[in-house]
Amino acid sequence: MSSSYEARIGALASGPTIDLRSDTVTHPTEAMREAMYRAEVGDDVYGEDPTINRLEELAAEKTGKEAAVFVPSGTMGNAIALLTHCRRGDEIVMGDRSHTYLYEVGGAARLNGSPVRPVPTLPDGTLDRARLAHSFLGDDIHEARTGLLCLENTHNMCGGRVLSAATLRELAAPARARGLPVHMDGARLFNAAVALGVPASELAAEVDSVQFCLSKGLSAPVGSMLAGSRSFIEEARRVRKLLGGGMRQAGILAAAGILALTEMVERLAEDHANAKKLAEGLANIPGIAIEPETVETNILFFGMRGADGQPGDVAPLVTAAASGGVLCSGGDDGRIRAVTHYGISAGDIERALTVFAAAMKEAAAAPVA
Ligand code: TLP
Repeated sequence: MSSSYEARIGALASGPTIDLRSDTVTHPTEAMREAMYRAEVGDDVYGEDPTINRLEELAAEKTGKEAAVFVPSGTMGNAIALLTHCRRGDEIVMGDRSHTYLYEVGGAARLNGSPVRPVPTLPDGTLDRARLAHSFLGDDIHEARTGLLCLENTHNMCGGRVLSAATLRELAAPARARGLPVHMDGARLFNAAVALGVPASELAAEVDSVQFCLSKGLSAPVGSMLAGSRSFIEEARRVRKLLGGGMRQAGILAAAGILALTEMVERLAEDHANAKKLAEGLANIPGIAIEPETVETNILFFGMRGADGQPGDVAPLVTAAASGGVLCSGGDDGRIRAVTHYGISAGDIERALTVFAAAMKEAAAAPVA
């Protein structure tokens, strides 16, 4: 490592860490901590926690659904949706780059006993229409019956891409034509809504159930909501209990969730602007491969381009950036993910760009292993 690089990175690293690994790293706001301290609570398994009841009503209202249930995590919210919609062994159709397919511990297979039909995901977060059209089975005695279609909005692995209501309707159409339900993993539903300038209910209207996270860009410490029809949510409560997700005086957590929904949604636009600024800055750093025009919300992916134009190994860049005080996730697919969120300012983005530029020089100079 050159001494000038060390001096520069050393100076930068002495500042606070800029954590772009995920929007899950957000901390609750002061107002949330205060509300948590003062939250009125009761036993939620008896339906007696007034703060949870308020949060569930608010979530139902924001998504335009009849009812909603508070769950500990996005993963559990999706698992409950899959179990509630499907009979055991029903096939579930989902994108091959979706969170439910890649990062939920194979829940569909382990919990539902369901085969999964992965449909190719396109770079814009939608699914291959031709393949989707032929993914719904059950007429033939040899086939498992399809029970559900899952969509994801915003699409994490596609770099936070947004699916509009019209796009959701189009993707849902083949399932609808067979009378099948559609679930949306809307972990970042409000990022989608803010990016499109529409109420979240407009997007949720295209699906039967939607899961969204309070604990990501909305900054609550814990929790997700699953919303749908009243009868669906009644059954979902039973499934939540089955999975051990029936919580007691969790109004302490719901109090933060209420503020997440009432005070933290509009500011997501700031995260989107910061992600764009980061993407545009990265595009100006020689050797970094990124398409800033595809950055629509708070997630961006980028890679390294070697002198021969081929993709380079990103691991040294992730390491060098980390020693400069900027954390991001190194993807197993040769891409780096950076996520903006509450607590990351425009100034942090400028500092991160300086660190990435220096780290890029360092990474490019590193001997090939
Ligand atoms: N995503 C996390 C990791 O699990 C990858 C992240 O850092 O982005 N759906 C989507 C689209 C998600 O991105 C996530 C979390 C979940 C569901 C699961 O939520 P949690 O972590 O609350 O179980």
